[in-house]
Amino acid sequence: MDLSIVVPTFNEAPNVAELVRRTAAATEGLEREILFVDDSTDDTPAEVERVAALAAVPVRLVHREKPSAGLGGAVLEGIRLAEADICIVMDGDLQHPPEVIPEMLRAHRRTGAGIVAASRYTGGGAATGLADAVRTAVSRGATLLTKAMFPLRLRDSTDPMTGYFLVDRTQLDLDRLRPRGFKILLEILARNDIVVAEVPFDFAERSAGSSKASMRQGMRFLAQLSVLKFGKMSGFALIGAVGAVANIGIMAGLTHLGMSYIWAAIIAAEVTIVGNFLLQERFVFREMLGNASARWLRFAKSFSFNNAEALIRIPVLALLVETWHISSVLAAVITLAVAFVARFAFHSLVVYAPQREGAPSRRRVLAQKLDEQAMQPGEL
Ligand SMILES: Nc1nc2c(ncn2[C@@H]2O[C@H](COP(=O)(O)OP(=O)(O)O)[C@@H](O)[C@H]2O)c(=O)[nH]1
Ligand SMILES: [Mg+2]
Repeated sequence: MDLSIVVPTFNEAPNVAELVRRTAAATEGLEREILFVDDSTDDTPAEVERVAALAAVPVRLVHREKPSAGLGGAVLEGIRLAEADICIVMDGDLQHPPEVIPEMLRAHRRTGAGIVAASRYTGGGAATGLADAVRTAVSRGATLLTKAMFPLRLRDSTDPMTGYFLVDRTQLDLDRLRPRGFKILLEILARNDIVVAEVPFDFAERSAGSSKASMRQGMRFLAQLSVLKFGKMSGFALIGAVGAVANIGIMAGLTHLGMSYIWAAIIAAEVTIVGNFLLQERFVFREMLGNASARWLRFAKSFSFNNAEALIRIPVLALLVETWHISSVLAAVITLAVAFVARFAFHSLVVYAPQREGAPSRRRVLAQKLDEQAMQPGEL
């Protein structure tokens, strides 16, 4: 098999027949397959089966009953299941014209690059199919921001957010990828040192059906960026920051309702501690849950630590101000920073520690593990 064309689909039934026809025509003479990775809730799977029976190329369908990690997860699964090592990832709505495939293959042969991205933003490319001025601006802005954050890894990419690309599976470590949301190419480029070539293409109008891009995807994208850039600790910090804002908000609300500020502060702190725990479980330590202790035990540890920390921090703050005579603001910054690192360390190493018998607990091992955790890609 020369080529596998991986097509993620979510409710794309009206586009399937046309996509298979045009793809088959554009890749004539090659030994290739089209692999649909489908998470649809409509009759797309039945339509793929119908088209497959009549098609001039082998068409395979993987329907995921329990879709995980959205579009990115579907694409990764497709690349894993593909027959060929050379895969082309292409949307199922014909915004990615299949006629560009031969050019991508030529570029791959010419350069040997691990990725050949079809770019909207390189000479001759265009993004005419972006729904409106707002989406165009968002796409441009997101591209600029991303390039600014990864100036080296993305130096050869004018369009790291494109969903249309060739990937040479042999040049990539698929196990390193943690796809979330829409931006799988960014995930690949940021986590692998891989040579990128580009060909221009014109991002067309959607053929039929409706877009699944959303505000929620946008937020996921920002979270993905921060985790890719700063590792797991950034997810932890982000949730901590949200918690701090919520804490202040709850306290303001309760005092406004006439509660004494001491009680308001206590309630706000406890609500935030519980909320943070739930968010950290869900977003930051998710892949560690399988090996960790039971949830109630994790909660007990986390809850105790945070309460102890809150109790200790204030006296330490007072001590710093009174005995070292540093300003109270600086003292607050220092205690909060130390508390943050301690909290991250405690959660990574104790709350979510893998359950194994006889695990050595020497300081050196802990330090190493902490380092590993802090540098590891997060799961936001
Ligand atoms: N398998 C799968 N495909 C998806 C999912 N979300 C979107 N897609 C597909 O990904 C492609 C791009 O999505 P689309 O809605 O067109 O996004 P847009 O082009 O950015 O507006 C289309 O083929 C969708 O059907 C998903 O959760 N799972
Ligand atoms: Mg689309």
